[in-house]
Amino acid sequence: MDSFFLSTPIYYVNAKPHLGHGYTTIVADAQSRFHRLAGEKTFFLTGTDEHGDKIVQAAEKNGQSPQEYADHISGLFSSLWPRLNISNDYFVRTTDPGHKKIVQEVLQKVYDNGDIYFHEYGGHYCYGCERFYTEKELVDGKCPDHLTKPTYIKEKNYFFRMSKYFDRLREHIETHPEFIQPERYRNEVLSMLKEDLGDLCISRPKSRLTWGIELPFDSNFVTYVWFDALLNYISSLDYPDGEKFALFWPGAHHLVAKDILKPHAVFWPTMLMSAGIPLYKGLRVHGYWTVNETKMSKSLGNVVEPLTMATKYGLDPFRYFLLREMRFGSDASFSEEALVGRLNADLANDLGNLFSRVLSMTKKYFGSVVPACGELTQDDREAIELGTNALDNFRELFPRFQVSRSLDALWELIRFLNKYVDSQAPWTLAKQGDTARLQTVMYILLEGMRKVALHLWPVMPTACETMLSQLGIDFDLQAVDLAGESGHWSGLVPGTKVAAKSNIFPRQELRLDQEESVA
Ligand code: ME8
Repeated sequence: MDSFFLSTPIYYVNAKPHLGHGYTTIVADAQSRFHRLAGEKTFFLTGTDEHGDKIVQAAEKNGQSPQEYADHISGLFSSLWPRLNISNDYFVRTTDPGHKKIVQEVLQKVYDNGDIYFHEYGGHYCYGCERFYTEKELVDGKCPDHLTKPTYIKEKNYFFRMSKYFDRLREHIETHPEFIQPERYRNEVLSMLKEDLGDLCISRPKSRLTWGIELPFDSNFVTYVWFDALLNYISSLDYPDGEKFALFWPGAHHLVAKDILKPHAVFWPTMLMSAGIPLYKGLRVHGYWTVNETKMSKSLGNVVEPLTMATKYGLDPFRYFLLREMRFGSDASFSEEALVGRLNADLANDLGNLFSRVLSMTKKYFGSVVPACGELTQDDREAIELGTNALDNFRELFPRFQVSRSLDALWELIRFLNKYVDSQAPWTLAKQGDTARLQTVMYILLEGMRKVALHLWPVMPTACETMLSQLGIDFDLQAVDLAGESGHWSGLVPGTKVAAKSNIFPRQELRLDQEESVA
């Protein structure tokens, strides 16, 4: 059996979660659920990144110790996820003693390999990004992400000799197109590697920062945040000897937004090379949610709270909107108008309407019992072929993180089924007394709805379980044979009792008045 491991970034605990964090974690949840549905052993990891200057600064502002503050904000993340139906297998905190131990072990290993050296360095440091910027990277003298002026810092620190591995990394990226996707980010990393990126500063003197993990080879220093944070991906799997590491690391995928492309595409693989650990399999990179053309971020104070949206418009519709609206890799702009527009068009009109019409006709003509499918006409065969192709496309695109496009494919089927209702006109067949034909048409529709609800489960788990139960099916993950769905249009058992009616996605009104936080 294949195994699949997917991580989100571990989020900084300097402010509470917003839509950007919600989006990444929902994408990861949907991917993990898809792989579980496909019968793979899956491990889905998220967590919080708790060390570094900006956590200390945020804690001070709040009148708390860094640990108290980290506990508080980390708790906001870990308690938010179940409310968004996030099915992570583990929640890691970089202040966990187990994580700290592994960070020290790996640091020692890299040090023993001769890949860490001591050196004086001066540079433009952005506290928001927790990293130094070169003159060239700054825009108008400011950090391009936080739009703030960095601080010039000069001090002696430890450096990781990552430049030693650049040729190997470039070759790996060139020979493994799936390593970094979408393609534009793969190209971006290849061009980064053409420049002189230098080595990576990995420490802070304790005189300046104590809130970090002590270097095992010099107790006057703590690790620089990235060396600490990135190792969460293997400390959570009980590296080096844990069963989880053996099982899941070969199928490891990381999901991030483009802000942290470089740490994941350059720092992390070179760290792995130096420590003698096989590289992860894939890095998947998405764009930004923006509000009025500006990146949504806690430091810019223009955030949307995911729980507020989920509470107003329903969790599953909200998840659907995020996954459908953003083309993976590109930026997308968030507005409640767009959210409501899409929910009404796709969910109320297309999907909700299909369930409502077909179930009420099944009640009217067959007492809410699934009829048997008879002989197929040319129209039916075409419908089944279109449906099979749409679902094959869906299953092909979804695990490649092309979720929005996979949903386009699924909606082709949903819209087609609505048209098929109109073209086959069950009401006319009933009037004509053509029961055999009526049975077949209704069966094709009901089975199509079953397939739609099953495939859509990773995106809208609760709504899909309801839709399946309306079709008389108790959702059972273990019993699903997703790959097998391609070969038949006969999953629904004739004689099954279905619901008399369905109003799963009622029309939504824009509710701009309810702005209060529910977090
Ligand atoms: O970078 N649109 O943590 P972080 C889309 N601790 N996604 C967004 C977003 C937006 N406007 N804003 C944030 C860190 N995100 C480090 C990571 S990993 C070893 C350490 C999401 O709290 C997106 O996933 O700043 C982005 O990469 C992440 O939050 C950054 O989270």
